[in-house]
Amino acid sequence: MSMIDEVIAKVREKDKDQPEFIQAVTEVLETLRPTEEKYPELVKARIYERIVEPDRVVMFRVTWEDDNGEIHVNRGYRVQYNNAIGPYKGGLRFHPTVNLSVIKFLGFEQIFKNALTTLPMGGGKGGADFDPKGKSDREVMRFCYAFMSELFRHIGPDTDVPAGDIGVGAREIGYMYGYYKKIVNEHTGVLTGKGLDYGGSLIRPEATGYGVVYFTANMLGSHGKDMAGKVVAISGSGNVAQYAVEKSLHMGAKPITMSDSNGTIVDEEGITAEKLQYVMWLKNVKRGRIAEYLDKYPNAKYYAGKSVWDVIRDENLKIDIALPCATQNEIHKDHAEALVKAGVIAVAEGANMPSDLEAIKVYLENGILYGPAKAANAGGVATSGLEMTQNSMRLQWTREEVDAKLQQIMKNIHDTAYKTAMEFGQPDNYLLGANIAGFMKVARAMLAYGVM
Ligand code: NDP
Ligand code: 2IT
Repeated sequence: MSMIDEVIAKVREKDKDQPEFIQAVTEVLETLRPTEEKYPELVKARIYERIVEPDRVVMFRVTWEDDNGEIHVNRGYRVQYNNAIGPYKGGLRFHPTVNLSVIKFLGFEQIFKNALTTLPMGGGKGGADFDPKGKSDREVMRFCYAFMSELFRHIGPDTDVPAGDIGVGAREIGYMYGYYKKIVNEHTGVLTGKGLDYGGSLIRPEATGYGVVYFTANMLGSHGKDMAGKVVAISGSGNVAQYAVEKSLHMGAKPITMSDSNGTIVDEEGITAEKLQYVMWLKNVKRGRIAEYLDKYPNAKYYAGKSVWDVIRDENLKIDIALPCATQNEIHKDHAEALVKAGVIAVAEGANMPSDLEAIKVYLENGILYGPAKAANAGGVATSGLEMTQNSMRLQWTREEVDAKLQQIMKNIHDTAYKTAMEFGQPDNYLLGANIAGFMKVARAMLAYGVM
């Protein structure tokens, strides 16, 4: 039995109650098979087995009081996965579906994503099964304080640097950073995604969505195509989706869909910059639902209870590019087959693991250019890395400087994945290229440290 088969079997047995984690481990290890033969030293050192085991998992109680004086208890997590190449780095997710399996899959993926950025960042992830939806600002504030009253002892600018993810944006980072600063009495780069006035970086809010589109443009460019005039399907309507729409517009493409957990809007006339401003107000200020898009733009259609991918499948929409930017496992085999039928030439993942294993197979077998999450959405964490650099240097770069660095990083990631796939005899398999390239950097560092 190969070591990779042995490790996958062990994870399936030991962590059988963690389906998302098993899925992520399978996705990564299956593509690392060529490294087993080429680098026997990795097998001897059992790197494959060591890398799937987190350095540590922290789980804690978060007790907080709502506006009516009722007491609530949530479960908080921080998985410090691997710090071979830099301090642990990765987001915090607040969503009722958060559990150990979800946080471990995200933390595991983050190791390789962060390695691909070329910046010195290890992998970690955290969060809580708290639902910010429908809570007042004060309730969110009390929750964030309670969460940080435990998390603070596990993090630090050279130890572990959290950021945002689903349900954690500028408001939540503000509360958590404020609390950390007060109890530790240090103003330091311990979180990223901070507000501009207190250590944040320009372009960090835009970075993930912009980066996904830069990555897509790179994939298209290396195949003699570009974004201009392409019809784009985008899922989600949060941070990543909003800026994926914006950058698609900058590149002359035509985004026509957005969604949330209640349903999907399709605007065949195109979501313009003006319409996007309304979505940003609706989601970020009013904290409303995407269905309300029709209040202002009644020519659009709303499909209650359906994802973007359900709608494409059921309504036979014609799409050129798909950018899933909502959550994990949005796209199943039947959706992927519908994308092939719809004429899609590229899928790039803004969300983490939005495509299940069977959907990925459909993309690869049908020659769809597939930009996997750890490559395509790495612009967010890369710009977090640039925020850390600016904090250490105690200065702030301009918008243009940060955007230029982001574009260069996305191009490097594309080129690295592209070349690595070629080198291993699987041209255009960006998944294999990204996984092997990210893994090898971390594996070499782990080998250098000896047996630990
Ligand atoms: P937000 O909280 O800003 O937005 C999340 C969006 O996805 C909302 O529209 C939300 O709808 C929708 N969504 C969340 N959960 C579900 C679900 N179970 N079913 C259907 N829709 C859902 O988060 P982000 O935009 O930051 O994150 C989106 C994705 O991008 C995540 O996978 C995240 O891990 C990934 N990502 C984020 C990065 C970042 O920098 N923020 C960096 C790299 C990846 P609703 O409002 O109804 O909840
Ligand atoms: O999944 C991700 O890469 C993020 N949520 C961003 C992490 C970060 O540290 O900026």
